Amino acid sequence: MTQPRLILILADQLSPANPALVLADKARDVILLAEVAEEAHYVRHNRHKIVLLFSAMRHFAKDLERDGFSVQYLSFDRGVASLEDACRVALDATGCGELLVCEPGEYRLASAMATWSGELAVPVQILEDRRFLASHDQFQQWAAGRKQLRMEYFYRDMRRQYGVLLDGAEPCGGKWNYDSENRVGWRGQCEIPERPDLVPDAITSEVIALVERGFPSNPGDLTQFRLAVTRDDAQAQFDWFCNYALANFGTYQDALVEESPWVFHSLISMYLNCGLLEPLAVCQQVEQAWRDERCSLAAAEGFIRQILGWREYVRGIYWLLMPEYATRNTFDARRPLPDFFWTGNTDLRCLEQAIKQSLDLGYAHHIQRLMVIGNFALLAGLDVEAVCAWYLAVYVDAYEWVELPNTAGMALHADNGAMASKPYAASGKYIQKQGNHCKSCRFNPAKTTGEGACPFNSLYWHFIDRHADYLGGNARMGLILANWRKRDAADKASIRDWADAFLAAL
Ligand code: FAD
Ligand code: DLZ
Repeated sequence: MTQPRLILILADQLSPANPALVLADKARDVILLAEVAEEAHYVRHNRHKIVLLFSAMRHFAKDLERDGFSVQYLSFDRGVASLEDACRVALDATGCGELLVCEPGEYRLASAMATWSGELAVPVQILEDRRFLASHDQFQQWAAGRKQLRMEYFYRDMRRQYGVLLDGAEPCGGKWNYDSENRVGWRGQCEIPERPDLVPDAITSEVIALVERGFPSNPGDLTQFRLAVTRDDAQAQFDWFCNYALANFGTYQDALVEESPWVFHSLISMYLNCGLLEPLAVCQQVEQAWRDERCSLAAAEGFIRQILGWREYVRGIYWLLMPEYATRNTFDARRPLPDFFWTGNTDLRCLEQAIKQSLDLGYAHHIQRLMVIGNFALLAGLDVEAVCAWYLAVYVDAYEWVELPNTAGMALHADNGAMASKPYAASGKYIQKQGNHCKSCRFNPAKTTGEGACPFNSLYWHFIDRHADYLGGNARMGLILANWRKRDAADKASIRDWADAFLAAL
């Protein structure tokens, strides 16, 4: 009989479409899943993320065994240091003569894996991750020769390639993008439905105990752990979203809501990113919901754009520009992260809510990540590397391929505009317009200086002032810059001083 092969499945590759699993031969190959120290500790992961991944891995391994695969499972208490060591242990135990693995999602691990064949003394096949909808080659070809990369054009090509929301060759409804209908601010217009409660089963409860013991200083309140850990439960969560939240998703996509951490968002990024849901299938399900008249075209298009457009686009940017991308810092932002990023204890209500729920639940929706926390970090000039490390640590869905372009690129504009055509900088007035946090905040978004002035206002102008040269090169910033320049000199000085005093006290 031909020598057995070892098939390594990483914690964020728990999908039957994993190309290494697709090639597996039940009769001879051995599947390896391993909970290892290096992956668990390379950042201070939110405990919800560790529980999700370890429990989902344990469930996935059981399913594979039930389907007739031979599985080696190395649990965390075995004390295995790294994935490479896990392979070494499993190769010794099984006598496998070759290793197959799907390419990892992070540059760090991909570089390490490139040395494994030599280190482990067996051939290592690293297979392309075809669970994504645009391959590395495809993205490179799309990007080649373009002066500027913009998501919108990439997204249109993806719609055409996958035949999503198309009417012949044309976009359904005659427009590619309904973003202008997705910006309604929250004024309590309707009920936000209760999310269904998921009770942890015995496997998850055991993992929760393990993580409580082993990761005492990581963020994450595990008394609130309610994530799905199997494909069926993740699909049920997504079905719930399609039935009860999708119809309002588009309208309130950018809303900031005091009463709810998740508003009408889908909460599926953590499942897509670890393999429990598949991106094309969720887009098709949402398209079908629109065709069945269960949501508007703007809601369906707004949702599909996030997955077929943004998710694939950020991954393309990451692999196109790494490793240099991780070193970019357009505005030379170096201010240390304030302590409240790790406690949530700040008087700015919008920041308090966004940070506290990020720490406790490992979740914040896009506008909280971009226009509240990210905007604050941009305006305050917080250190780019430290901010990126924070985002990678606190969110359940965080992996560098998706976190880095979103944080360094979209939120901090640290990448010289590779991701976004202008910085997403905004004052307190934007936050007020988008929601109801300001009502329960001690700061007033109508004031820029003086007692009770919202710090986002002076920080906004401070940012415009200190980067006027750079921003002057961007036509989309022209009007704002002109507004700043024509202000009275004493006025400008007092705004600068007010912001300086706030920054000094951070
Ligand atoms: P929904 O609002 O319901 O959107 C549906 C899906 O679209 C998401 O599940 C996600 O898969 C996809 N999506 C939406 N926007 C983006 C985007 N900009 N990039 C990639 N996918 C997107 N997303 C992550 O998956 N992991 C991260 O580590 C991450 N870090 C971020 C950091 C910053 C600073 C910002 C601004 C955004 C980040 N995002 C990240 C993107 C986005 O905020 C999350 O995907 C989204 O909030 C997840 O919640 P949801 O599933 O309820 O999303
Ligand atoms: C994030 C993570 C954690 C916490 N633990 C493990 C683990 O024990 N075993 C494993 O295979 N993967 C883990 N992961 C996911 C990896 O870090 C992820 O595969 C890489 O970051 C590449 O995306």
